[in-house]
Amino acid sequence: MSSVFESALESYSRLGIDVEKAIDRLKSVSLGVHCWQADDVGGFEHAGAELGGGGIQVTGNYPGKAGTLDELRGDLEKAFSLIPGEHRLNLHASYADFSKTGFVERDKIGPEHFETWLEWAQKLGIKLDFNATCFSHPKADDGFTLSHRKKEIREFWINHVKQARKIAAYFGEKQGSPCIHNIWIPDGSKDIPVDRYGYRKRLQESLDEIFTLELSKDYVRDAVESKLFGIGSEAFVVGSHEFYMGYSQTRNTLLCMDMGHFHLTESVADKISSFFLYQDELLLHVSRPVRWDSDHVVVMNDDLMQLMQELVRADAVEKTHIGLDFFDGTINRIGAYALGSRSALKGLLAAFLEPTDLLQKYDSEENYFARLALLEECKTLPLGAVWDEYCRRMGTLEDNALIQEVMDYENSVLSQRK
Ligand code: RNT
Ligand code: ZN
Repeated sequence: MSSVFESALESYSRLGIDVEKAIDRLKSVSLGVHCWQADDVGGFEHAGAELGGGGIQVTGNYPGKAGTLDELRGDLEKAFSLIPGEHRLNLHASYADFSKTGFVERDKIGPEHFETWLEWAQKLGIKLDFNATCFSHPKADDGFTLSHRKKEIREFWINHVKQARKIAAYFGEKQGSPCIHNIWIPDGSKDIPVDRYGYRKRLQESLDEIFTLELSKDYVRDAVESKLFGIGSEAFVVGSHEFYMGYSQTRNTLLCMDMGHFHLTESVADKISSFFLYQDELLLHVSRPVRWDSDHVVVMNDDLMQLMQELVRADAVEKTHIGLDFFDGTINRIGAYALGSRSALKGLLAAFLEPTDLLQKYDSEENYFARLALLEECKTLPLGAVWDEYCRRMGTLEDNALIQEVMDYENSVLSQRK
């Protein structure tokens, strides 16, 4: 045991905090690591496929982006080796492997197009989550999918999402752990719509049709993700927060809250306690919006720290699936994975190391100065020493070795790519 860690134990125990318990709690958390940071959300349906539509955008042209499924898997293996703990991989339907079957349209995809992913994941002991991909497609070009005015377009996307749910259920059955399947659609308009109700009614009906396909909750858990606005959907987003709060509550699906999908002065952390008064399972997309839903790499800012504190304080860690959703094409993408995932975990560790009982006591005594002072004190407790010890125990490198490791991978692998 390092002397730095021992002195950290002492600092925490003075506040009555059990560091070993916090470490054990962190070990039991699996992040849903997204597959799309390594290739800027391009997917592999066509050579050179690019992100399109729906107000999600990736900026940057940093060299070394994964250009094939093999490269992507290599990058993910590297990224997973840099994230302490056991984590899941969150796949998008646009990452199908058509090498054995030939290309099929999105409404025709099935488990056979993801067999190599499952094999890969099982070899590495990684569980899979899944997403329908209702963007970057000609049938989504005019900005609407499940809420489209045209029946044939809606039907195409309804069939796609049904197929995606079957794939998710297949994963869930094979891996012995429910696969979280998330639905996010880009539907919305740049300028003021008149028939808002009509679009939302059609979205509701499409989703209801999708869920007539009954699948075991032991295999798949469906979530719906809201959004406030996007580039090109400034005036109207069909799947708003209110829409999906109502939908998830009445249809008994999970709700997905993405940190970038609210007004920026709104706090997702503040929503947790209300949410769990009415529903009992939540999906998060942990992200870092900078001025808009920019999907910056997650760092330990106030939004993140407060979100994790709230999960711990509301006793919601076990009831929450913590997915990641960031993508930055201006920096080393494997470094981005490692940094963002590690920061999410550090935020959670800080929350597990909070003297919650003492804070609650000050709270109940209405001693708001003491409450505030202790919250400030917590910010300078030796979190880094506990984190380093955690990384050592999990066989992952410590923060001070991360930069060199990422640079080595860049030199030996990424820079060799065309
Ligand atoms: C888009 C949503 C959605 C996507 C991924 C790729 O604004 O956040 O979750 O980022 O599905
Ligand atoms: Zn998201």
